[in-house]
Amino acid sequence: MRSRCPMPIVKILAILGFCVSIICSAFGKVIHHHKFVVESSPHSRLCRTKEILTVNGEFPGPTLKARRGDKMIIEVYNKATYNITIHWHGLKQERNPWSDGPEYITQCPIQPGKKFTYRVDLSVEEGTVWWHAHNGWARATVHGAIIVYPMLGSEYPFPKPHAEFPIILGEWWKKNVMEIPGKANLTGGEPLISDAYTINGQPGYFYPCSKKGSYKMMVEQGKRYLLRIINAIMDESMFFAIVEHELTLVGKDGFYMKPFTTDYLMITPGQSMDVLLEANQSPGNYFIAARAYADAVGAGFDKTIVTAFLQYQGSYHSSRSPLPNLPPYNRTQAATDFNKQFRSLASENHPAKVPLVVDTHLLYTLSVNLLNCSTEKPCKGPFGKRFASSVNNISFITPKIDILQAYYYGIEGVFEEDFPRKPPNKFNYTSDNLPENLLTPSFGTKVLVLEYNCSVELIFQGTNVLASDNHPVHLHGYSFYVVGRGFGNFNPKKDPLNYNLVDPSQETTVGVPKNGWVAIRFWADNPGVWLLHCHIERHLTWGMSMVFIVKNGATPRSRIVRPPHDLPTC
Ligand SMILES: *[C@@H]1O[C@H](CO)[C@@H](O)[C@H](O)[C@H]1NC(C)=O
Ligand SMILES: *[C@@H]1O[C@H](CO)[C@@H](O)[C@H](O)[C@H]1NC(C)=O
Ligand SMILES: *[C@@H]1O[C@H](CO)[C@@H](O)[C@H](O)[C@H]1NC(C)=O
Ligand SMILES: *[C@@H]1O[C@H](CO)[C@@H](O)[C@H](O)[C@H]1NC(C)=O
Ligand SMILES: *[C@@H]1O[C@H](CO)[C@@H](O)[C@H](O)[C@H]1NC(C)=O
Ligand SMILES: *[C@@H]1O[C@H](CO)[C@@H](O)[C@H](O)[C@H]1NC(C)=O
Ligand SMILES: *[C@@H]1O[C@H](CO)[C@@H](O)[C@H](O)[C@H]1NC(C)=O
Ligand SMILES: [Cu+2]
Repeated sequence: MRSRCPMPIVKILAILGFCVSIICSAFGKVIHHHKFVVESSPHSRLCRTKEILTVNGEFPGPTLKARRGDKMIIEVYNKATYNITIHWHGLKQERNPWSDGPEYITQCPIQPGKKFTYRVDLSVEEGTVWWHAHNGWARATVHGAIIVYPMLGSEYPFPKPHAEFPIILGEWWKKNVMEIPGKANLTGGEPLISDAYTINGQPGYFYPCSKKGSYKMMVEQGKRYLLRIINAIMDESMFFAIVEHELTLVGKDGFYMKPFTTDYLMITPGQSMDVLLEANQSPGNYFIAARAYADAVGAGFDKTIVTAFLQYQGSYHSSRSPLPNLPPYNRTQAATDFNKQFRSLASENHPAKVPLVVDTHLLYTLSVNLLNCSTEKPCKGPFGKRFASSVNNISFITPKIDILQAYYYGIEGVFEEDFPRKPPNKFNYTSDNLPENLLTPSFGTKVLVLEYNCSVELIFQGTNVLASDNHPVHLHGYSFYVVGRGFGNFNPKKDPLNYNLVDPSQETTVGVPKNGWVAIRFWADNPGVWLLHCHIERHLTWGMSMVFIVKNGATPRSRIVRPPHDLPTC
């Protein structure tokens, strides 16, 4: 719909819906143009109207559609009173970190009244990914789906669905979400939690003034549907189910999976899942529902249930269905059982290129920390202290100008290159009793420099420093293979013996289990500046992130592309 191509003749074709055009193929690519206007717009939920930050006035924002290998050009106009940046979550952005989006990592923010054009080349990804703001807490309302179809002439590796539905899990706050991080930083305590979860923008049946607006997924009996489910929630992993219907997972994070059938999903912030649904029950109106999976002790979270309807077309006696059985909030086992079924296709058309020999071994601890406040002015975090978080005991300090510019133009004093390859102190990471002197992290804007196309094994080790949690870690610019996971401390002698190097799942956001570890492998074949962070927003805000700089290779095709001329300045 919003796609158009540069030349007039092509525009006409585009209106008719065929943007597979002469000009586009002359560039060797199909190009999709989009215009994003970021502005505050009024929306009504929970019996009240308020202004929220949106793209083109929509919440959730527009769905972008393309085929594998296409190009998307997105002009972003900032007509809001806040800074903004947009991240294309799950897209590799080959050699083009300039369009990746995280503020002060790969760009300065687009300031009010300014514009910036993102150029996104789709490459290896196929399936559902998404876009979201990557500054402050703007992503709470500024997000939308990206659907990448197979290339022309190739097909889904699963039975063709009759139709598809994007399902975006989001949240609603009665207060202004843009003020949350600032206020939380003033108190040092937990950020405000949401008043409702949403499915495609709607809180659903159990909320005041929301019954009528509930999202309805209309289906025909006997048909098959593809759900493209995205967790755009700030802080909560979710259990998701549809009453009396099984779900077949066929893809995740823009990569296909060996299909498996399940009664429920566990989806972390940042993840997206492609799920087949057979409308094979007697015609009726069935509840779709989701609620938090939150097993960290003591952490506050939104305990409500969001619902939508799976509604069969035709006539039937409409009686309200029961709710689906969702696992209890703290059922770690349910999350584990679900995750361990992930396998990549590892087929001829979708091979698993897992590094079998590793030359770069990394071990990163993920910790939630506490900082002292003065005794006269205690903070609102636990024990009168303030929250922080860290990777390898470094709590990330966001610089004033972006790391990519500083690296590319050789501006000194912005970052240091000494991010540790392993934890600076070895301790029993998952012990029930850790000494208090481990609580306080150190601080810095530290990056780790990787040689071009080195083969990396990275172990994420959850710790029990303040409290353990499931940390969904997201790596920009890359996908990786999840070759192993477990509870307790990673054992470098025993655990690698159980790795799956044949058909491990390919992901871009992986949930590191509470008091456990995950092992990932990837080729560092994408030069640039790439952020790695926990996708639980409060953890990111507190400092649970680090940055990789992947060096250029020897050939022109293995170097970072030139910066765009409209790059925002700080
Ligand atoms: C958060 O508060 C601390 C003081 O407690 C201050 O040093 C820091 O700059 C603040 N950070 C942000 C992002 O406002
Ligand atoms: C989960 O919560 C229930 C109810 O609060 C509690 O009884 C149970 O012990 C908890 N389970 C775990 C594994 O923490
Ligand atoms: C924090 O305060 C505690 C108790 O007052 C003290 O023992 C500890 O040394 C302080 N830690 C730091 C890093 O200042
Ligand atoms: C580490 O802590 C866990 C949990 O408290 C305990 O079960 C385990 O024995 C400890 N490991 C070592 C090597 O001390
Ligand atoms: C982190 O670094 C701080 C400051 O050097 C130190 O006090 C603390 O013990 C370290 N914690 C861990 C878990 O290594
Ligand atoms: C990276 O190295 C591997 C192993 O040497 C090789 O198979 C692969 O083609 C290389 N990738 C690139 C992009 O150079
Ligand atoms: C917006 O970005 C500019 C440039 O980096 C910065 O100076 C300004 O403080 C930012 N504004 C806010 C409200 O963060
Ligand atoms: Cu986290």
